[in-house]
Amino acid sequence: MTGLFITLEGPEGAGKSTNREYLAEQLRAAGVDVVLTREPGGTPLAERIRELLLDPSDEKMDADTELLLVFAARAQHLAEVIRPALARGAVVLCDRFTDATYAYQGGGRGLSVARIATLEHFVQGDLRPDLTLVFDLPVDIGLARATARGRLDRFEQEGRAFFEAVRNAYLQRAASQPARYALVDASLPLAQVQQSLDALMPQILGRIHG
Ligand code: T5A
Repeated sequence: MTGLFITLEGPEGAGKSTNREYLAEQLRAAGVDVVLTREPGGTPLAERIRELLLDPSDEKMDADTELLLVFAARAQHLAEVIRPALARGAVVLCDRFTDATYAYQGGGRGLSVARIATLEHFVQGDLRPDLTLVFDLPVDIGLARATARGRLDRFEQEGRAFFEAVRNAYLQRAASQPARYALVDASLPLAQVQQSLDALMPQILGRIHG
């Protein structure tokens, strides 16, 4: 038995956390066994790595250190949560995964795609998400939402060019593999974003039961 691996992606403040709860509710109402999780994090050890990644620090983190920490957390998360859940046939709904690495460490930090792909293969083998929802919105709107929430984490303190590069990397990945990605206009009011998710439900349920 193999489950379905769905990831939610997008720039800062796109509404992934808000909408993952909504999607999980819809799927559970349809009788689906859902495991809701996030990256970086998802296990106690991986959450500790998340703190290292997100906490602002006086010591500048080297881009390779950041990349390796992201994949170290992912290895733990895969071993403890994602692979066991998929093996029992559950739907894993994960807030960010390796597309975020291509977007932030690749697009944002400028690390090469080949370097990231090497670690992706090392840590994940052949495992890739079955479906990725990309919550897309202009950088200014996302940053305004994130800023309104208060204290900014280490990534949120980056400049506008960084987030433009992150957004472009997501859009390029979605355009290069349209079968795996669904773009959601996250700039719309929440009720309309959730209508877009409702419209995707038949496709998602079709993949679960198909
Ligand atoms: N990271 C992660 C990497 O660099 N590499 C990696 O490989 C991985 C996995 C943390 C950081 O880690 C980096 C990327 C990130 O910078 P995170 O905490 O998941 O990852 O990311 P954030 O983007 O910081 O999470 P946010 O909470 O900021 O964004 P969300 O989850 O997209 O947004 P959400 O749902 O919290 O909403 C933000 C605010 O907007 C409001 C919400 O109520 C909330 O106040 N909102 C809306 N307002 C108006 N209209 C809508 N449609 C709205 N939707 C939400």
